[in-house]
Amino acid sequence: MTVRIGVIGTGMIGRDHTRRIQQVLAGAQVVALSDYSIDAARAVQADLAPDATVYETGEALIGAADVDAVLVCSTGSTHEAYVLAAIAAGKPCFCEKPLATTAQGAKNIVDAEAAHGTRLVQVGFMRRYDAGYRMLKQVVDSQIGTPLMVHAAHRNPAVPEQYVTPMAIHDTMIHEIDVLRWLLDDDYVSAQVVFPRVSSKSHSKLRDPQIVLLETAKGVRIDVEIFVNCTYGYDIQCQVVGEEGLANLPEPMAITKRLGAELRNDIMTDWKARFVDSYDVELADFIAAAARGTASGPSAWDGYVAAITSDACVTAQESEGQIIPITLPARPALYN
Ligand code: ISE
Repeated sequence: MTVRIGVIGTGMIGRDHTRRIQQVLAGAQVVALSDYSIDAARAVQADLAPDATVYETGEALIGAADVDAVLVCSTGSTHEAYVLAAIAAGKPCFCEKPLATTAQGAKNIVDAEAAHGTRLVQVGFMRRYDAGYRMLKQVVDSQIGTPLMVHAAHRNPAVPEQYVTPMAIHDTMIHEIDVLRWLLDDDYVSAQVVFPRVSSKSHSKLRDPQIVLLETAKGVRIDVEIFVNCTYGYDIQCQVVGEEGLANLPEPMAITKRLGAELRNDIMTDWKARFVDSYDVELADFIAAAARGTASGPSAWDGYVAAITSDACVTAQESEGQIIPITLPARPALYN
């Protein structure tokens, strides 16, 4: 079966996913496109999906009879309405992060999917599909004993001028929030944020770097350094300390050079390149599940938990060092 996919939002990642479906992955075809800029949708149609229909609205695309499954790649504030419409239409839906911009929005999606009774939503937390994180999880699950601590870092060389302090959570650390829960098979119970000396690359609305301290239900302590103007590269670090050993996320493959009396490895600078392979694997997973009329992988529940945790982290940022409790509602049986 070929899954006929409609893509809402054809900017950067929507265009890239369209290319992936059309040129890299088997089992699916992009048959519909829409974007708030119809010209942008037409450009992707011309370049990548000449047989696709361009729709003026995402709602019309979701309702189209020949669309089996939907990719929501538009701006974050529009996600909730499109995902709810896809659930109402009974169509599998892949939604880029964030699932919704508020915890209440994510809860609305969880409630709608739970009422539908089977999974339809996959959230684009692609790190769970990264080969390095998967290797790390295998080792954490079986070799280093009970995990006790995690030291992680998420560094960007620079960020756009409009990037402000809460975005370090909502836009950047959201990936650690999801992947560390999955890695440890655990949930968070509290968050605290402390600010080291401020980098001179910060500005009045961005305090950088910051350290987020999370505690899990099983008692694991996690520190995540978020440093979005680190200047030297895009650098993702993750070390799990267990009772019997340590495990580190592998570095991305890079040529080691001996050159000019120096031993060198390049460090990536573009976050889009760092997890590029995992996007292929996550979408292949979506297509396989959509062919069966369902969804797998990171769920709406995971998107909801990420939203609740993000909110607590932002409150922690604003409360200057206070420990903010994180309380999760009961998990609907659908997500067990
Ligand atoms: C961006 O949206 C990402 O997803 C990247 O992983 C992150 O490093 C960056 O800070 C975000 O803006």
